[in-house]
Amino acid sequence: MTDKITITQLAVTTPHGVLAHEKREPQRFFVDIVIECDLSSAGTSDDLGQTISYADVAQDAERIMLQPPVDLIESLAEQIAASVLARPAAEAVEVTVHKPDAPAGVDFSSIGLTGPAVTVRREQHRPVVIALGANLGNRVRTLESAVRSLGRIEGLALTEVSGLFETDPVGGPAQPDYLNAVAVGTTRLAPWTLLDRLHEIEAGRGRTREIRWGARTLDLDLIQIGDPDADTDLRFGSEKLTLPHPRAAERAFVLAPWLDADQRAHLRVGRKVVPVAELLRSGDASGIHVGPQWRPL
Ligand code: A4P
Ligand code: MG
Repeated sequence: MTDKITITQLAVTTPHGVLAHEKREPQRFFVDIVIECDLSSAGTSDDLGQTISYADVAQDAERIMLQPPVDLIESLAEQIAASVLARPAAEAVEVTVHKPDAPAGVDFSSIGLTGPAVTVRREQHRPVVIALGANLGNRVRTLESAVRSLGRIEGLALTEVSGLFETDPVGGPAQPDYLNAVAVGTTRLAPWTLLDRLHEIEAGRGRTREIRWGARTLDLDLIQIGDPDADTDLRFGSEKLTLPHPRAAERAFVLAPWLDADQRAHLRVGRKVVPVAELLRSGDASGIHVGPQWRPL
C-alpha cells in the first residue's frame, strides 16, 4: 500500500535517558510517524471512520513521550508504533524518535535536526477468520478456486483451511444444501479493504445479491479480525461491515469448520470470550455433516 499519513517533528520536552541527570532534567525529543494505510475508502466517502485521525495519533504519541523516564528512545518508538497499529486502518508504521541534545560526548551540527535518532518499522499482523459458503453450481470447484484467490490477496496469508462441511440451509427461501469451510490466517489489511477483496472474489464467481440469505455461488464473510483472547479483536458495527460477524456465534455452519481449522478458536459473544468448541456443543449442529475431501492449500 502506498498511501501514507505523515506526522513530522512532533516536539516534546521531557526527561528520558540512561544517565541519572537525564532522568531529572527535561530535554528535547522530536517524533516522526509515517503510517501506511489504504486511504481510498476515506477519500471517496469523506468519512473519518475509514481513516486514522492524525490528531489522535499525535496526542497518543505525546502521552507516551510524557510517561515517567525510560532509558531508551527505542522503547518510546516501540510503544508509539504499537499505539498506531492498534488502529484498524493501519497496515504498517515507521516511527523515528530524535534526541538532538543527547549527551554523546561529541559535537553535532547546529544546522537542522541533527544528533541521534532511532527508527522502527512495524507491520500489522492480525489473525483473521474467513467463512466460505456455496450452494449453487460446482460447489467444490468454486470453493477451491476461492481459496486460491484468497491466497493471492496481497496482505493476507492463509495458515489453515478447514475440511468441507455439507450443511442444511439456514434461513431464507427453500434452497439447495451448502458446502461450508473456514480459512484462517493473518492480515495487515484494513478490515474494509479486505472485505472489498472478498467481494471482488465473490463477483468473479458469479455471485449476485437478489434475496437476502438466498442461494449463492459463493459467499465470503469476515468472521473475526484480531485475537479476542488478547483483547485485540476489532469490534465495530456499520452497514458495510460488522465485526465480529453478528450471527457467527449461532451458526453451526461457521463454527464447525472454524473449529476444524483451529481447535483453540475463541469468539467474542457480547461481553464474554467463548471457546468455539463450547458454542458448538451448546448449539444445534444437527444439519452439519462431513463433506467431500479436498486439499485446498
Ligand atoms: N456485512 C456486514 N458485516 C459483514 C461481515 N462481517 N462479513 C455486510 C461479510 N459481510 C458483512 O452480506 C450482506 C451485507 O453484509 C454485505 O453488504 C456486507 O457488506 P451478503 O454477503 O451480501 O449477503 P448474505 O450473505 O446473504 O447476508 P449475511 O447477513 O452475511 O448472511 P449470513 O448470516 O452470512 O447468512 N446456510 C448454510 N447452511 N450455509 C451458509 O453458508 N449462509 C447464509 C448467509 C444463510 N444460510 C446459510 C449460509
Ligand atoms: Mg455474506
